[in-house]
Amino acid sequence: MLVAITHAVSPNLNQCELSHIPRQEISFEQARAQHAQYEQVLAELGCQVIRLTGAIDMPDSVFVEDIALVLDELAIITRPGAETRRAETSVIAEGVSGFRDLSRIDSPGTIDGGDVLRIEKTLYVGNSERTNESGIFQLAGLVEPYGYEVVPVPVDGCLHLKSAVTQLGENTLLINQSWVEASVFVGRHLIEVDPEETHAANALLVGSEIIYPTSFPKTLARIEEEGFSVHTVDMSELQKAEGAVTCCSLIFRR
Ligand code: CIR
Repeated sequence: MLVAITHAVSPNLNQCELSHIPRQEISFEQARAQHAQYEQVLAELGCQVIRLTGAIDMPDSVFVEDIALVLDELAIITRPGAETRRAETSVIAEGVSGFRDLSRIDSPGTIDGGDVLRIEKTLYVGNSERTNESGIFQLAGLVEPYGYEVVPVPVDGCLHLKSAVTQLGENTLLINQSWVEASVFVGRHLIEVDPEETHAANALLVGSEIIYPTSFPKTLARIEEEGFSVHTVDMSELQKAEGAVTCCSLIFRR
């Protein structure tokens, strides 16, 4: 059984952090409805959805992916790169603690979970504006005893590694090569985003099904042409907060 931890959308979402896109008015009601639809799809794909609410005043708390990395053996509570997001950690730690022993990233290390792409026992970790070398070093020390390999990956021009590349299937990745070097992923099959859809590389793999935003039809067509099964969700309001489909859940085996 898969568990999907989510967090309710904050009414303060309009005060979210933004790094690479201009601020636009976000409809809280629409964001909430879209988020509920996203949770509905997760449930239809077999996840037990657990929606947390404890950080409801914190603008970015819906983006739970950044706050923890949940592996089979342990969970790591991150130290987010944006100082405004560090207070989110206690709520997520409490939510995850019923399922895993917890470890933590300490100062001066920073990691956002959006920078960690796990493919089996390999953790590709974006060295980004949010994730620093100390964070990556600490993470490696925590997971290497369990047989994980940590591969640091330079990221340039976008928020997180998973803005630039995500997993679609066992050995297939969806990538925007202008933000991350394809050579890092040698031996893997790469599907490139459509050049007109720069933000289209973020897809969420749940089992063997894919959750993907409606806003990138050209890249969606490329994914479907390769035979993947895709469930689309309208994420327009959360995208205005620089969110995407991976960042709104923590999915792990019970
Ligand atoms: C932030 O800048 O932290 C939020 N506004 C968006 C975080 C999105 N997280 C993700 O893609 N993993």
